[in-house]
Amino acid sequence: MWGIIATWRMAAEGIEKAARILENDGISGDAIETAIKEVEDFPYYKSVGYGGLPNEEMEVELDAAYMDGTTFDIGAVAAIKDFANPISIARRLSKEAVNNLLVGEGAEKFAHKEGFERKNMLSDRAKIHYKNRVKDVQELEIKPYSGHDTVGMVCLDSHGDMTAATSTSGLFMKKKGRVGDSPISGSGFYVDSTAGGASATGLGEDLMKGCISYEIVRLMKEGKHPQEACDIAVSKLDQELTKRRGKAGDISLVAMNNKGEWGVATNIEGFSFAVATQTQKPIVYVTKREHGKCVHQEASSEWLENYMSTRMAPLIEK
Ligand code: SD4
Repeated sequence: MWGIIATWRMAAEGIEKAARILENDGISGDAIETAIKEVEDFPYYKSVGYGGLPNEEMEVELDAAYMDGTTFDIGAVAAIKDFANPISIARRLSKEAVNNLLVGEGAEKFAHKEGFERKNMLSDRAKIHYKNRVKDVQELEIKPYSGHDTVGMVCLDSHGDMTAATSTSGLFMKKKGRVGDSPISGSGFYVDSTAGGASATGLGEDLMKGCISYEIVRLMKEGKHPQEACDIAVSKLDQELTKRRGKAGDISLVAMNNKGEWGVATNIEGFSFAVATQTQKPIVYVTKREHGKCVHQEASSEWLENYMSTRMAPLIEK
């Protein structure tokens, strides 16, 4: 059995590419890296790779991570600038014995020495979003931070090996040097090929409070189905945060076990995700709440068209 699950609709094209690798008995690491690169390279996604939205100093600082669920190799970069594919740098770092998580300048030096492609990751469109946001913040007194759509994936190959990976520009207008959950093991991602893996998107500051990806894997190790593990962990963290702090940030998780069974849970409206397995062609789903429970259904063609047209609509500076 093989399979791959990913956060958000934007992962769909990457998932399709990964499925082709997996159905030819390719390895999970290659499939997940290919899928994430596809998202990083697409300029119209505002929160991953090229075109990602900048920090408050108008710099695009990226976080990414890679984990091998069989060897437990982990590699990650945080607040890295000017490299095209942070996921590939993270995967490369996972092969090192030490120095597996590098930040900022240190990560850039490593990437440069290893010959990774340099690229100015600040697109013209992201500059317009930045300028408009600065104006809105001044005029409308809104909160500057927003940010959705970190790509997080879990992948199982036909050899039984699993990987997890993430890539993000983090929160729009974050402080320079701010690091979210995505490159942090146990929070943004975790995978163990003997059980399964999970990956998160949402407010990193809150996701980290529950080590939520690890918690889901732990529940799967106890024998829980990925859906049950996601439901338990997400509602528990949401309740704990609400009880202790009065509110919980956005929390959305995807998970897959080593049989290719999968699950998702979220505390927001309209979370989307993409899945492909040996027995299921790549499908995009959208979640909604029904009787207090998170349910999902296949995205309609209207929803899919609207998603793309809003992402690619002309953008005018205010
Ligand atoms: C972060 N978790 O940096 C990321 C952002 C994100 O949906 O996933 N937004 O906190």
